[in-house]
Amino acid sequence: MSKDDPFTAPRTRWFRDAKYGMFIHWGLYAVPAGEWNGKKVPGIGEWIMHNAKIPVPEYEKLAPQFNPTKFDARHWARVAKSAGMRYLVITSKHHDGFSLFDTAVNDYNIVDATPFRRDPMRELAAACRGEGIKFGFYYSIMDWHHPQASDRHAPRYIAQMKEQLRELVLRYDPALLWFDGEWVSWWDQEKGRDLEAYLRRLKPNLVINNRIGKRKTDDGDYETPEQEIPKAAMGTRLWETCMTLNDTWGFKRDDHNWKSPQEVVHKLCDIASKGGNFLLNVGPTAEGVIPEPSVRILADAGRWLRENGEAIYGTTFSDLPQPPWGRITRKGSRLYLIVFDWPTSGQPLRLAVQNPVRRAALLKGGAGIQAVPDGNGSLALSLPAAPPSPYASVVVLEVNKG
Ligand code: FHN
Repeated sequence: MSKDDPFTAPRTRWFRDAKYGMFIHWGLYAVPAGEWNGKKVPGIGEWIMHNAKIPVPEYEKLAPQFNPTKFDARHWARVAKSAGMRYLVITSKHHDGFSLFDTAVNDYNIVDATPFRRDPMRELAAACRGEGIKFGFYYSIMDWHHPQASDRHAPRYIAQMKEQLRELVLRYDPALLWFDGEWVSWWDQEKGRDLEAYLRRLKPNLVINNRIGKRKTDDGDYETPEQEIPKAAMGTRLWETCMTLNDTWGFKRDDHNWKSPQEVVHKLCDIASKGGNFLLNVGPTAEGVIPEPSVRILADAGRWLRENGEAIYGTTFSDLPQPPWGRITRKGSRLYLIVFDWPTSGQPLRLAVQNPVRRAALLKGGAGIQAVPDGNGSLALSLPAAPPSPYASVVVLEVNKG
């Protein structure tokens, strides 16, 4: 089956328009939460099994301790909604091999191996549907628990991995699959292509990231820069930056290095101005609670999006050079000037644009803005003294096709 072009295919339209999603790393690693045998373990929380060199039988003892009685799927979906996030991707199985869903492939899962005995993925998928948020799964190819996830036994492990993915696709109807852990030596691009074809036969309109293969430009539908924002748009390739809100994906009780709401807004605007998506992570506790600082930061940035989301959702990059005062996004003949550094003392905002401007206005409130050529090939925009929004304010330009 020939593959369509993800950059323009109707099946990726929701992803291209959504721009902003919630990443959730949740699992047994939230129980130790960054500490083991009374000692703090350096590194990201979900890698504690590896970083603390915990033997499988020892790590398995976390399962009976994992009982997220405070888990509330509808609350999680509402946190994403109020943040302005249009999709959600949660770890169905991370590198530790523990499945957070009701799988028949093995008993190392939340229903069979913990006191919780419920399937949170079923609840969360329903809650996301209720809030109009697209639902997706993260799935790790690398698996530290499975004895056959290695060179010699790869075929047997891959067969079980395919069966789990079949369960995930047919039972939960995800819009997106986010693969990871593809760097293992026994995984290669050919296996990735076979798995991608298998999944597209199960659900043709799935959106799949590039880590299903070996992160080559024809693997999956989009690129996945991590903890960084590319310097420019990636031409005709979709991409999504994933990032932590503090310094860990999985919960660590002593990681308080939170990004500010302004940093979140500026990163989202920077990413959108280059045609990318922003997948921003929360790491819930072992009780099933999204840490309060995460909720507060996301809600604050969400208030900005409620006022200025037209400059983000459904936009892409413009051909204009990145201005010194902020970022520019485009939707058809509309340019959105997202101003981080609002001009002071009556100075005009200058924009290197030659096309005649039909109209210029503040996005918030719609007040008209004077925009006149300054004689040096730029446009001078006269802005009010005070910026209309916190963190960044938006001027909309209706430009004629040049
Ligand atoms: O090893 C994982 C890590 O735990 C985390 O899941 C990130 C998120 O994208 N991906 C891998 C590191 O690249």
